[in-house]
Amino acid sequence: MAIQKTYTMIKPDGVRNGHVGAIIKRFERAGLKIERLEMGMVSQEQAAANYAEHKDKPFYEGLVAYITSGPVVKMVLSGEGAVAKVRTLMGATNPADAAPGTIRGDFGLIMDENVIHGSDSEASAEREIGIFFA
Ligand code: DGI
Repeated sequence: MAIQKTYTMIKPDGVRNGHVGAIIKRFERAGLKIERLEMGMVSQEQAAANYAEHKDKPFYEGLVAYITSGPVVKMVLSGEGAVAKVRTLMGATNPADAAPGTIRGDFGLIMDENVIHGSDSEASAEREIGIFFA
C-alpha cells in the first residue's frame, strides 16, 4: 500500500484530560511517523474551513465553539495507508458507539467532545494540512 499523509488533531478535551502522550504513543506503535507536530489554538477561520461541510447542521455552532475552546495538538502523520489506519485507531464518531481499544472508545465520553480528529480521505488530508499547516 502506498505511503500517505494524513492530518490528525487531538481536540481540546483530549488535551485538557491529559491524553496527549497516550494517543501519540498509539500512533507511533501503529507504525505511523510524525511529520509535523504543533500545539496551539484553532482560529475561527480554521474551524470554519475545517467544518465547512457541517455549516448548516444544528450542531455547527457548538462544534466551532468547542474546537476553539482550548489548545489542541495538530499533527501530520505518514505511513502505509495512514488515512485509514488513523480512522481505525480513532473509532466511531460517537464515543458511545466506539469500540474498546479505540481512542474514542477509551478516552471519549460524548459526541460533542470526541477527543480526536482524523482526515477521512487523501483529498481531505491535503485540504486540512493546508488549513492547519499553511
Ligand atoms: O470524521 P468524524 O469526526 O468521525 O465525523 P464527521 O466528519 O462526520 O463530523 C465532524 C465532527 O462533528 C465530529 O467529530 C463530531 C461532530 N458531529 C458530527 N455529527 C454530529 C456531531 N456533533 C453532534 N453534536 N451531533 C452530530 O450529529
